Amino acid sequence: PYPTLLSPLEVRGGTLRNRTVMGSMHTGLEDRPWHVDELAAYFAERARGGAGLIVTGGYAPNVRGWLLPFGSQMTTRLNAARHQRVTEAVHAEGGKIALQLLHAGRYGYTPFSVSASPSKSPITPFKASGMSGRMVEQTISDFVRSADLARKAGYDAVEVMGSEGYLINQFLAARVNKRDDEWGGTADKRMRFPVEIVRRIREAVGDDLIVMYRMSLLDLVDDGQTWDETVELAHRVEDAGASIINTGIGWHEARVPTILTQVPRAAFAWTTKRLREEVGIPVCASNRINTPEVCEQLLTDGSADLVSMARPFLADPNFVNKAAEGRADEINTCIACNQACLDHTFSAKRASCLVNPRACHETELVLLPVPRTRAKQVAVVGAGPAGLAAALNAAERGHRVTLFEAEEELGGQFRYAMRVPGKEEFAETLRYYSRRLEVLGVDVRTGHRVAADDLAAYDDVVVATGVEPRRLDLPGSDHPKVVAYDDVLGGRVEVGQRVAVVGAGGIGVDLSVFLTHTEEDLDEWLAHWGVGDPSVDRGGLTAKKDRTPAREVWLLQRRTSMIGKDLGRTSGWAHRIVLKDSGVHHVTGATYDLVDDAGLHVTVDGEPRVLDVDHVVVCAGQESVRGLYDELVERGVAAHLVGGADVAAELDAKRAIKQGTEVAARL
Ligand code: MDE
Ligand code: FAD
Ligand code: SF4
Repeated sequence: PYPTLLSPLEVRGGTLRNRTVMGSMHTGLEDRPWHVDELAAYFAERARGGAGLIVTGGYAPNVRGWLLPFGSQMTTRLNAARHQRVTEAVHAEGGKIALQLLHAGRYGYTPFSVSASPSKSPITPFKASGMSGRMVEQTISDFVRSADLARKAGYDAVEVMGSEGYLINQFLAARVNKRDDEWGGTADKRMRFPVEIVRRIREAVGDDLIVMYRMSLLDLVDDGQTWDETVELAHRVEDAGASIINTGIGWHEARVPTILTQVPRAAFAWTTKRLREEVGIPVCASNRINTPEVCEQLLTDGSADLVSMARPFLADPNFVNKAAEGRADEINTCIACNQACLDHTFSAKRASCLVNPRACHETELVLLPVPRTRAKQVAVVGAGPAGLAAALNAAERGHRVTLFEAEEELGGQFRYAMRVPGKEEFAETLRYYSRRLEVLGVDVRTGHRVAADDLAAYDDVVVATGVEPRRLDLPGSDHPKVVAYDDVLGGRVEVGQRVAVVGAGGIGVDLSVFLTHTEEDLDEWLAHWGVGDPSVDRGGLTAKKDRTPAREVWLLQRRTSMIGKDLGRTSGWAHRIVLKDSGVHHVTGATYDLVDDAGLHVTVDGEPRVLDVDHVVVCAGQESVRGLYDELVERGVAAHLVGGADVAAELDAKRAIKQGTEVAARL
């Protein structure tokens, strides 16, 4: 299977065993020297799983380039010596690894950040100062020193980070670069900085290192680069000695989602396809590539020579091996939720993965096999994310597991989540669990609501009975207009054209998207977000095409704060834009009075209002389902409570899966 994906590729400086690149992710383990063994274990697991070329998180070439105070850097022989633990661990598993050289520029969370010109980005608190000509020269030398140290540390490659709006990208775009010396003023001069970096690195390291340059193919910000400039840069980087061009889409401050789950798979591969026709060195595609099928497709249709996947390797370290063994249906697919990876990174917390809580915790969350003689009979009640994780990991360790689910299908609340437009990927998680449970021979009993009496024969009971939607308690809440979110998402009721959504938490926002969304293909998706042709519009940004919402929706909350404020750090802004563009009316500070034939009666700012709606969809939170657990405790059964049944916290599959996995590790 996947013959092209699995074929080796020779590049200047080495041979890659297959076409996969594990893209750079700042996990938080890079910043502190005492985490080096955890880092080595994390990378080694991915190398063992078959990743072609692993790229580390970003390491600054000097202090001014730090991402955050005392952030990762590669500046001394001591740094390099420590990294040998990482490179040796990867090499022992037959892998190759690149050190990413990243100067944060004005994205540095430090008061002494610098950029091409004095400026502040909209997403960082500090204003960066401009670099003198001498500092530019020094910075280039620092990049070269870091590359050389990387080579001494045993790295097979370096990646020069030139995309996502970091320093090099800031030099390349007139948006930030206002210089009039030899490093700015014209596109030609703006390009000199990265080209000199690559040229001097190649000069310094000779031919035994792979030099990958990551370039921004669409800046997606005003005053970004044009396509001609991008192509010219690619030529010059190639001539300067780069081995591979990796790609990136959009600056971090861009207001177009580029990696979120609502982004269609491989949505930006058309840009690599165009670039590939222009250059002689291999080009690597990135952004929302998460299955071997998509990889193979891109490699065979001429879009790319390599495919970069970052988060998919957090979700499943064995991605490549499973693909190679014809077990692609056993891959734990990244659902692009960002909840445990990028949301953590941008909050200075250690990254992990919602569907794989072992990611970046390989040495801490260990699932040791149990000897046959010590295998227990384990009952898991409830097959939502928490129960699925508990059952799968317990079985993986060797326990004999029975999984009970009251409904006919597995998945719990996730079955509703996956029906939300832009969350279709969540279905992959259920596919993964179903398939792995089958392979492991777990006794899965659907359509079976468990009572305490059914559980007497088991050594251990895990209660993962989850949550149920909270009902609305007000006059008229039994009116036929009033429906629960699960009935709507489950297709059990058909709602009218005018709808009030009561409760603007994560589920209320999802419901509003569900109710207003109309089908869109990739071209429409790009048009709705204002992504245009970079050879026509600078940075690939054009006027957004209006959305035509399927319904008129009022989204209400009792609080007076901004709607959607508590959504994910790196995804909330995109959801808020979708709601705005879909014409969803926001009503904050509402008191719900009653529902009758006229609609929903509310009081806002002391003024009574009637919303003339056909339906009122209740998204007023959830309550834990704990009856079974309480009964077991009463009987003296030592049951383990996990997931929403423990704490009902709305969009909280991250905790549910983590708790389920942790319980399984302890059984
Ligand atoms: P916010 O609340 O959305 O925005 C703050 C305010 O600024 C305004 N704003 C803007 N105004 C004008 N023009 C703009 N372009 C613009 N952007 C924002 C906002 O409207 C808002 O104003 P207000 O409404 O309050 O008046 O932003 P935030 O501060 O909450 O969060 C910002 C985020 C950084 C989270 C963010 O914007 C992010 O979600 N952007 C997308 C990131 C992304 O998906 N990037 C793509 C790929 S990720 C990748 O390649 C690598 C990531 C990891 C790196 S390290 C790289 C390699 O190792 C992370 C390292 C971080 C270490 C700490
Ligand atoms: P549940 O999913 O509630 O599963 C419990 C299961 O137990 C159910 O299948 C139930 O039938 C079964 N059960 C109960 N009692 C018994 C019994 N006695 N016998 C047998 N079976 C029983 N979370 C996120 O993290 N990110 C998101 O983006 C996200 N989006 C969401 C969107 C929507 C529209 C919805 C509804 C939820 C979303 N969630 C999201 C929340 C996520 O689905 C929940 O956090 C998660 O499902 C909780 O998992 P759980 O296993 O604890 O419980
Ligand atoms: Fe993918 Fe979500 Fe895991 Fe991040 S947390 S790697 S986006 S599944």
